[in-house]
Amino acid sequence: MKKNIILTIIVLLLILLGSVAYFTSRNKKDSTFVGKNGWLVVDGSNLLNSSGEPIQLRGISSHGIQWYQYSKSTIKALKDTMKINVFRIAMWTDPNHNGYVKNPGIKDYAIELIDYAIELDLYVIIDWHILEDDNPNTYKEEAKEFFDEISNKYKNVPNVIYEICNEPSGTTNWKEGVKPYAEEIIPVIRKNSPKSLIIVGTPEWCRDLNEVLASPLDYKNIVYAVHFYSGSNKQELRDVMDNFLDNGLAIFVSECGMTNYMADGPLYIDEFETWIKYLDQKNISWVYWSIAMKDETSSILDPNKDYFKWDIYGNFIDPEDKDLNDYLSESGKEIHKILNSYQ
Ligand code: IDC
Repeated sequence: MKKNIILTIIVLLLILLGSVAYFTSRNKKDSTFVGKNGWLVVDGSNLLNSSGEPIQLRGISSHGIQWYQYSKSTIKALKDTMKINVFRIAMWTDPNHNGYVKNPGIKDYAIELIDYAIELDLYVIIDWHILEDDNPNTYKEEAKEFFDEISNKYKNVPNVIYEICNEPSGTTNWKEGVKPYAEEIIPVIRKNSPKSLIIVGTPEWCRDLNEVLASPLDYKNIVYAVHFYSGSNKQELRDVMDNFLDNGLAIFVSECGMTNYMADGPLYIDEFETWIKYLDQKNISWVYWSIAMKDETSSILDPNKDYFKWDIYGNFIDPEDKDLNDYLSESGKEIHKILNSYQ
């Protein structure tokens, strides 16, 4: 009899301990940003979190990862100092810029960066950065293979967002070029990761939405890319976007800047702030171009200060002990101010 009571008490204690452990771990998971927001969902022109609440991602893009090396501490600094919630990995594709097609080893580095961003509780965009290669179909087979591998590796990870073609140029169009490409790549990703969010580039370097509107994709959870540079793109582009949104399609600004479209020259800060106000009003996510120490004014790092440094043997020195705030360029300071203005 006594034995039975002791046994019952032990069993009850175990159940109690188990429940405490379960709820603690559940709460712990829920308290992370991505844990709380989970798989993102496109509902008409809105981007929602997994509980159906609107969400706006705001972040910074890498420069070309074939040229720049980013450590986990740099991405952490972007999170802590610049308050980003998404990091974009720009992986050039074309061989003339030492992109993936010529330099496939770059994939391992892209994976490293994805892992850092996941560990840091950020959403992360893996961007197939077509640019001078104009038409996404030029390296379609390579894109299929790449996205199959990445979406398989991260099939259960809501952090990862797929951007399937950075900027289709003016030499291709939606109907015969970009749309058929998207219709081949999207199923490759969705077969592995059915709930994933996919960003689709639009013609004319991500500014021509009208062609898309005439014949949108027949898939769920798609956002269409718009890229703006406030020295070059102004109200006319916002008008085009308004019309697109009014027709129930969603936009993601996966690249923007406060310079002209060459990412250099004077800063157009007032127009950039007008843009940000507009994006906030419409709850559109945006990513700033870019974190680099390059001598171009859109770079958030001052090219005259050594945030990134290499030793005499060419080894990258992790800027772990440096305070990013001390290394910001003029545009870096501005973007810092804007990103820190959200609570
Ligand atoms: C630019 C870089 C520049 C580099 C050039 C090379 O800022 O340092 O020399 O690419 O190709 C985009 C592109 C983005 C461009 C950026 C500025 O997506 O790759 O980066 N831009 O020109 N679209 C509009 C502007």
